Amino acid sequence: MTSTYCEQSSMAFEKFDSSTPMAASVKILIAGGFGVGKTTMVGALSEITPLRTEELITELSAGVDDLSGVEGKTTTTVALDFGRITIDQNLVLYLFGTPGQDRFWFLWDELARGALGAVVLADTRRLEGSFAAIDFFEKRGVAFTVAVNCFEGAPLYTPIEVRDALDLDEHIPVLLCDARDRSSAKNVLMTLVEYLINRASSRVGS
Ligand SMILES: Nc1nc2c(ncn2[C@@H]2O[C@H](COP(=O)(O)OP(=O)(O)OP(=O)(O)O)[C@@H](O)[C@H]2O)c(=O)[nH]1
Ligand SMILES: [Mg+2]
Repeated sequence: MTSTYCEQSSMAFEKFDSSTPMAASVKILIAGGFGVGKTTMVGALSEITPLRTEELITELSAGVDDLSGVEGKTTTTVALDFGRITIDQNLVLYLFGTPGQDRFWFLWDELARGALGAVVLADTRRLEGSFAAIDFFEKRGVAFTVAVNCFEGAPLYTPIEVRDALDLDEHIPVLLCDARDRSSAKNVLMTLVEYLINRASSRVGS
């Protein structure tokens, strides 16, 4: 039996009546230097097929982008990655992965507009590649966590050592992760969400 338009719309109304709490939508950036695993992390986390803008790495990249440790990498993000993850009925995170090559810096301001927080991914073989992203978020007052993507063969440092090397304030969460692994990547996001909540409540309290 087919339902009438009125029945359908009243069913829809029941589903979305004003007493149903709307999930908060929050924009989060997955950022960091070239080839640290940003696209990989958005892909691991997203419950929808992620939008990717990958292009072949050109010869122009030779001598500019440091491919050490990711020699098998053939593509790079030229605009953004986009994905979505529902944390619970109250919170949906929209994930925006940044491009990593320096020539796309001009896109970062646009991507960061409206972002509540960011994950700065780092690779201990090329830690200096994270400085620009950290600087970017510090200057704009965007809260961020640093997540070290533990590639096989990369030197393993503790979060405290990484914090020191990057000269980060004590309150900024630093953790180790595997960007390919959903639960590890989700742990990074949950750490960021908790950090954002604590930061907001300490501001309200002060
Ligand atoms: N072994 C290992 N490989 C990884 C890991 N994360 C990413 N990769 C690989 O490393 C390469 C770089 O990953 P991407 O996700 O493209 O990195 P990206 O930061 O988006 O790169 P750009 O957009 O070019 O800046 C890819 O070949 C991935 O398959 C990891 O945790 N371990
Ligand atoms: Mg990418």
